[in-house]
Amino acid sequence: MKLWYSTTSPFVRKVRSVIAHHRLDAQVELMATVAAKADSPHNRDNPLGRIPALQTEQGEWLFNSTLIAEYLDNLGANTALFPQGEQRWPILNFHAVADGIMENTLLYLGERMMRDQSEWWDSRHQQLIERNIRSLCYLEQHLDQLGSELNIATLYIVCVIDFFHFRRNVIGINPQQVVPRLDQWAQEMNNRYACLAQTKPYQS
Ligand SMILES: N[C@@H](CCC(=O)N[C@@H](CS)C(=O)NCC(=O)O)C(=O)O
Repeated sequence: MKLWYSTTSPFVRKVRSVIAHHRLDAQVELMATVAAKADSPHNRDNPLGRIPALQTEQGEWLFNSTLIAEYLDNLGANTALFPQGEQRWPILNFHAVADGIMENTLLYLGERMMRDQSEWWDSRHQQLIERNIRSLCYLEQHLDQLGSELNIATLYIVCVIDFFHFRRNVIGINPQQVVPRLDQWAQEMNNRYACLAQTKPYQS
């Protein structure tokens, strides 16, 4: 299999954590790319121009981090990260909150990273920042339900918290101040699970 990836993307980190959890590293060739550039090579394989994108052993390209994560979870032999049964829906719902936070963040992150501050749509950014704070608080209020088991929701929430630290100056939210208990929990999860510790974001 082949994976278009970067060392900064939280969506890619979700997939790389699943690969590490199931020890599929030897089966996945990592191919580095720059997500936002129009002439980056991943654009040839993914019409959406986004990463992650995974090519399966059968040669098909899969285009979305959650889809790729579930595909790899099905291939792996370690404990399943996408549970079946009654746990499935609450876990997928927590995953949806984390994914919604990332979607809301993407709506202003690109503008803040690539445009002069005088051109920022400030009122829209403020609205999205407030949504993100409300959603992070929602996750913090449900810490007991989240627990400390590794599943696709807990794994991805850690990716989101660490990404907020990594891009704190641009995102404008410090998890340590806004959701200190959730932040502490995320750091404990990083210490507990090697697949998270090994995949923290960094600028390559
Ligand atoms: N919902 C998609 C989001 C993927 C995504 O937006 N990835 C970013 C990298 S963090 C990207 O490819 N951005 C391309 C761009 O900004 O032009 C997923 O879960 O895979």
